[in-house]
Amino acid sequence: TTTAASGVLPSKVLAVAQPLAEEPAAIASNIIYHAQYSPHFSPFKFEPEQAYYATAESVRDRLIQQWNETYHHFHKVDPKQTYYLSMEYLQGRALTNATGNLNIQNAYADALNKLGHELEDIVEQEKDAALGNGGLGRLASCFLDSMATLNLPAWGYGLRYRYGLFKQRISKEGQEESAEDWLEKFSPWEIVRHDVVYPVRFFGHVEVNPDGSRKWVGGELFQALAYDVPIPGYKTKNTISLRLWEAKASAEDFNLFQFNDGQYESAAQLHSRAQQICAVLYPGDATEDGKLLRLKQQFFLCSASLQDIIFRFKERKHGKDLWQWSDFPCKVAVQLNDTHPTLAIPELMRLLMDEEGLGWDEAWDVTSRTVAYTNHTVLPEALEKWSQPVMWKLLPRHMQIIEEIDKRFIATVNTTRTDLESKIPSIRILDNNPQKPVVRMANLCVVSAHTVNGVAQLHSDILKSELFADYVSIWPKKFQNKTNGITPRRWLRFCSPKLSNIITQWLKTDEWVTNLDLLGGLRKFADNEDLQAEWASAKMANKQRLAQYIERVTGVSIDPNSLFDIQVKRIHEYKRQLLNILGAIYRYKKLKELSSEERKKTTPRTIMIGGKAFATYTNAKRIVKLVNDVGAVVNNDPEVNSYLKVVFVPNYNVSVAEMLIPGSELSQHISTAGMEASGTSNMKFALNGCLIIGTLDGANVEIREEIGEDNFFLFGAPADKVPKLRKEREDGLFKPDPRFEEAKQFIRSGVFGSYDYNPLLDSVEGNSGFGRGDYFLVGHDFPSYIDAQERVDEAYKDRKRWLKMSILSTAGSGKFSSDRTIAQYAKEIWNIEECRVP
Ligand code: 4GP
Repeated sequence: TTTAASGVLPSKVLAVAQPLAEEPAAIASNIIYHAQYSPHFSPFKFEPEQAYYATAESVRDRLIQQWNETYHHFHKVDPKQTYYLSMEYLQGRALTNATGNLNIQNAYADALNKLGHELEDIVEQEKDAALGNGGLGRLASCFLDSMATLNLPAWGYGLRYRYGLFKQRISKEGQEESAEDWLEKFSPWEIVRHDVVYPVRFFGHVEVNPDGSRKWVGGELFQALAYDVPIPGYKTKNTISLRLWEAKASAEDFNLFQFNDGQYESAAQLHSRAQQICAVLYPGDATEDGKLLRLKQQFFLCSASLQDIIFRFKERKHGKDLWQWSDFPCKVAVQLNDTHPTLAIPELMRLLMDEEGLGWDEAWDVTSRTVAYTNHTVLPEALEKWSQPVMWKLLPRHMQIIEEIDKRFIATVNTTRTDLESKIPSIRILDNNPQKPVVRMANLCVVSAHTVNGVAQLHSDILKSELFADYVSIWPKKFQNKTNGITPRRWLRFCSPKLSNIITQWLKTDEWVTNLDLLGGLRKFADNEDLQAEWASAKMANKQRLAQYIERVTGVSIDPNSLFDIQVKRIHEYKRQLLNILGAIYRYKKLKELSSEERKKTTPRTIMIGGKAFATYTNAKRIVKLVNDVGAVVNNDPEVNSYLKVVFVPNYNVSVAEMLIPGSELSQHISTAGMEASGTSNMKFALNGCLIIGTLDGANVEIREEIGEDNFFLFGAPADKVPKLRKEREDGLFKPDPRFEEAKQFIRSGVFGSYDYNPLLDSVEGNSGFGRGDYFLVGHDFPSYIDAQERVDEAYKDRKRWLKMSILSTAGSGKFSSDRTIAQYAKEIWNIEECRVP
């Protein structure tokens, strides 16, 4: 049964709650209070770790207070509210963000000083909450920050994974993975809600009631328990929630009889199955069991969240005599972050029909007016398809509903669009190929959602002209673009305080933190020598901090006077870290061939590459190995190592990014054009005055437009040429540039060790990999990449010019605030408005 609290304290009670201390001395005593009375450690210890937990709990008190007020206000006003459903959130650390957004950073720094600690050291104690994989998860976290800052009535829903994205260690063999135990001690940022619990069923069967309605019964029943992570807005009281679900089995499911009989494992079977659901993000899905587990996770998120949403909807209607289910879409917007939460669609249908008694048409109208879908990738392997037999087993009622949606969609096309008859097999939801019948989740989303959006202009155009072209002809108005953005709080204001202060001084306002377009005001000072000097000194300080970090984690000493060139993102063939390292290898070879006098004229470079390879993605792991092997040789070669260093930055995560990005001067966004939906680290780098070398892909296109083509190192084939080039490659018409051959030959000669790199090299020669011959066009783009790198070297020699370009990058980044993105979602998709806590 459903038990859920209103979560609303009467305002009388809220009003008498003690206001929290503002003075450092009072804050210090509050921190000590937590160290003493929230007993997580032995008494009398106050090392940095204890100080961190006590400080976090003290800050959390404030968050809870604001969270309560926000909830209460939303409840009273009852605005239309958005619910963001995502399997991933890459939150990173919370302490700096919370004190910064609440504008209490200095007071806490002073308070900690009184207690013998530095805030900078204390924040380092926090583990990253890495409940995500890459761009999609970090985007969700940036969105939450913007929703709170814009005072929007919105919530995030996700899963409380026991272990986050794996920890990466680099050994002689390459990447090694281990579990990331972010909850090892506990997370001070979550509040468990023991009164917010919903049942979630798997398996079982469907019964037909005497009145013809359906009922899903039997199977396994778990409980979803809510944990709230408060998300404070910047300089506003509004504090929203990221609600994470944990799976539980109940005490009744513990078989005491079996346990006493010594059958310990079977006695606790359901408990251990419950633990599996939220154990890890993206469990391996090579096996049937793995697939089933992923599907369970997805359904668990959808079912618990929708029950909660419906509960809140009804609760807010309580006492009002006239309300109808058709009001639901006027109060609720559900955004699906990619296809992972697609099951929200049939689950909402089921809840409305089987639990609330609505008919099909009414339920369909409510569902399709409520749900919207964002696509984040056009990679075919990432477009989810679930096996029909597995779905029938796990979710029999949902499969009935999906079949019906499919049937009705086909009928509509057949009657209204006879011209599309031949397209039906590819646009329908079910693929009934007898060998491998599947449900195409993206198709289900497109058919059911009121709005579908891509995440950068180019990507949205590709969705419309290729992936979803046939649907566009049916529903031309359904498709939109929402170019991604990043939060300027975490990604400039807090991670680079020095540069932020300079910006504030020159713009004479700090309002750029919430109105990023104001950065455009820096343009007129781009040539100003004073600004350039200040800019350079802030960059240098960030580079020095980064150099210390690199030495600490890799043992490699790097020169802050060299050009810091960074590529950090998940390791994937389409992102072409291989192109980067082949370029580095070519650079190394050329440096070796120069005389020592000639070498002195070159631009010294430190190339840093970081990112995690999915554990079963062999070629990605080979790339990691190659980068490390190249680094080991180059960095220890006394002839060239003052001109070139190659560093693999281990265990890339949000906190590491906060260190790397402010210290960067050049960053690489070099995917094969048409393959990177948007990219968001490109925006973070540009915002921090880092220049981009990149292809015309994803949001690079718009970044280049905003900051000016002279300030962007462009290379490579454009997206519309890619198919033709691939075809030529397949037909054996491609003639490789001698420089490309030289770089590969250098690896094959064994300079970088005896590891067998042939499979990797074959993949860019058309012998293996995607089997279609250098599918990612590394060979084709290599020469123009090398040319662009030479332009970089030249530009760096002209210090004034480089600084000007750097300032113009920051100045042109205003568009890429997630505040802008979220304001557009709010207006053009969700139809929600600000609801500010007074
Ligand atoms: C990513 C895309 O690869 C990236 O281009 C985009 O910036 C990001 O989503 C946010 O929209 N996709 C994923 C994924 O992370 O898992 O599909």
